[in-house]
Amino acid sequence: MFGFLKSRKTQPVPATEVATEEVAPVAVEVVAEAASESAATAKSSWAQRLKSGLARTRSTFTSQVAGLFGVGAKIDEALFEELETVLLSADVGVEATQHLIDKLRGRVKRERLTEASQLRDALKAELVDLLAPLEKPLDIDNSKPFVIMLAGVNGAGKTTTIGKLARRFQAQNKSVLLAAGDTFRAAAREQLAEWGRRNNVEVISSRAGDPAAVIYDAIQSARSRGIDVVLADTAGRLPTQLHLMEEIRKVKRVIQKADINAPHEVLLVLDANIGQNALMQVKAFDEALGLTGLVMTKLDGTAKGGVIAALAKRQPVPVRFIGVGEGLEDLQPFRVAEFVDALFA
Ligand SMILES: Nc1nc2c(ncn2[C@@H]2O[C@H](COP(=O)(O)OP(=O)(O)O)[C@@H](O)[C@H]2O)c(=O)[nH]1
Ligand SMILES: [Mg+2]
Repeated sequence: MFGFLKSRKTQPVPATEVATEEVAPVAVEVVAEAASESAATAKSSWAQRLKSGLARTRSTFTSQVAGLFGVGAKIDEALFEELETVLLSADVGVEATQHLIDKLRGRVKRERLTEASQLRDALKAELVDLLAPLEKPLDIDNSKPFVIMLAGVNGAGKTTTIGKLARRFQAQNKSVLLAAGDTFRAAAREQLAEWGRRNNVEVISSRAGDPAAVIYDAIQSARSRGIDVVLADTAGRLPTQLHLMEEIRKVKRVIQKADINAPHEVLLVLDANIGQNALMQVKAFDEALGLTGLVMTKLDGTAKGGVIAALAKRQPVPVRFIGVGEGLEDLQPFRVAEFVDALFA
């Protein structure tokens, strides 16, 4: 499961360390150039992964859209009806679909559009507008330690996301400490501990089994050692398991005792495959915990990527990161323009 963790060591070497005094200025430029080149490569390879990750959503969504918007087709009532069906089948949801269709009708009138092909760009623009409020990148610089608590159902990708985030923050020269708050299963504790050993990240865990106490200890320890970020794992739970929802509320209250402003971020991890169920999960976890962000994983395995549009209309909690695979680089901040581009690629 943690196969992605076997890969390389990728702590970037700061240019200042490489460019010692003996190195001629020319070499410094080369180093800087290489760094920006590799950043550019990383960016384009993410664009590629995002594009292939969204292939299944695209095939139910865009290719049908392309069929509708073919050359020579005219804008008429039947076209709007077909478009509605396509949006619903990509899990955009009833409300967001209605919203998009209304917006498109408005544009057609205002801009006097007649050709179906013109509607494609209009749809793209409306999707960008709809999703824009969800793009709010996570800023971990305003507190130390910055405490991130992760919640979600079993198998959503919480622990994997913690591994990926830990590597991301380390690459930004942040020190990280993990709290093994999934104390229900020994295997879960071991999964995190093993990852910590391999990556030289300390993991606070306990056999005693009180998740709140483990996370409390982790925050105290992070504070006394000047650690930048605490990532707190929790056991999976369904919103219908009321005693477990109460338990995670308690975890949050105990975190607040360790640091009145913590947790600074409460992330709900959602498996994109659940489609419209995501709305219900966001609502329930938000009521219990006050969510500050979402992580949408497994967009690569599903045709239901349109659910992000449904969330934007109904539960607009910022989507901090999206995942399109098991590799370390497959989790990236959510950027609307590149997401919509990949959807229409
Ligand atoms: N394809 C794919 N698999 C993922 C992604 N994120 C997580 N997974 C896999 O989902 C499974 C469950 O992940 P895990 O982190 O253990 O879930 P948890 O129960 O919420 O902690 C693992 O096999 C992960 O490798 C993703 O973005 N894409
Ligand atoms: Mg887990």
